[in-house]
Amino acid sequence: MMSIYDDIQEIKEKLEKEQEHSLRIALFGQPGSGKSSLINKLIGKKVAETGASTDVTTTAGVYPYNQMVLVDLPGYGTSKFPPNQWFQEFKPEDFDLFLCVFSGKFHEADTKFFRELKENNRVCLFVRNMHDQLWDPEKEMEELEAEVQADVQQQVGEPVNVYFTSCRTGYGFERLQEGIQHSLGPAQQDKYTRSAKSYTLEHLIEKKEACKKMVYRYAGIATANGLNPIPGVDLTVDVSIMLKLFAELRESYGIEEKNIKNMAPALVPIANRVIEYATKEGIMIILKKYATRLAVKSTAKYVPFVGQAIAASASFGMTLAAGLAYLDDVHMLAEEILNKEMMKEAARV
Ligand SMILES: Nc1nc2c(ncn2[C@@H]2O[C@H](COP(=O)(O)OP(=O)(O)O)[C@@H](O)[C@H]2O)c(=O)[nH]1
Ligand SMILES: [Mg+2]
Repeated sequence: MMSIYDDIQEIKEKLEKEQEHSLRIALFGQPGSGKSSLINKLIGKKVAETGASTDVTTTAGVYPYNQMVLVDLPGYGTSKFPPNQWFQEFKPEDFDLFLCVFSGKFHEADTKFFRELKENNRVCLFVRNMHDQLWDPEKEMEELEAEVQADVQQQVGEPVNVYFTSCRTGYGFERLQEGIQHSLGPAQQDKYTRSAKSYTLEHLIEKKEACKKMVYRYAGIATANGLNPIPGVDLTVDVSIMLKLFAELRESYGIEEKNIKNMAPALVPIANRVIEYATKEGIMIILKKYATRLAVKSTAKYVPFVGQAIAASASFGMTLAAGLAYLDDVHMLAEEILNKEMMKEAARV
């Protein structure tokens, strides 16, 4: 029979392995096509400098966020960086997904790059940015989009799906994010959903599901680390693990103290709780609050995440309840923030 200590080792390794392998998405395309702007939109925060001339750089811009790393690849096929040298420096297999970003005409260098990726069996999505500038008084939008699609298809020599976006208006991000999610394996998909900015309430709900799995694992480790060598004698948990979990939950939802200061009156107590429980002292309070909920009603659901022994332990019930309560709070604040953003957007259009 597996002992609780085998379970501890197993979930620790699982979590460490998962954290080691962040989801890696690379963006490439002509300077000025909007790669940096897209990175900021996908993360939901200004991390990359836009409007900066990067056509002479030979190093990648690396933007880690939560469980995801976005990489802004340097210009390919420029005089500074010939193709063969390029592929020695950057290994296609190091990335889970590629985004080929263009605006205006599709570039020949991008076709070459795409072929190179194909040979390495890499998945690449085409993103036609600056959709707001796609306009012709004589033509319908669908016609213009179809022309872009046909042009790319003709150049790369195979059927392609082009995602249209505008970093200026926010157009097309729901579809692009869905496309990214569908191009990833299940574990990587969860990382994307957890890390990427939500532009729809549906995505926010998916985010919650992905975050729940993280809560199970962390609650498992917090329980395991805190267990007394004589199981059952002492019910303690590793508070620093819970602290880390709570921080990751806030980051997943882009919640920071400064963006939850002016919440609607009904949400002020929740915002206060989220801030209060961001400290070790606060976590002790929330754990105490849930200490009475010792028994987890049905443990079967958690076994795949934390193993039989931990799932059945009493302190797991407590840490799990505390983690899920915190997730509920953070989610509610994020929902309100997104609602406000969508209302602002609707008023602007
Ligand atoms: N109108 C419009 N301008 C954009 C859009 N995306 C980016 N830009 C602007 O285009 C310029 C180049 O964008 P940037 O993200 O720096 O491109 P990069 O060189 O590929 O990283 C900047 O001035 C951006 O503000 C868009 O969708 N529409
Ligand atoms: Mg840039």
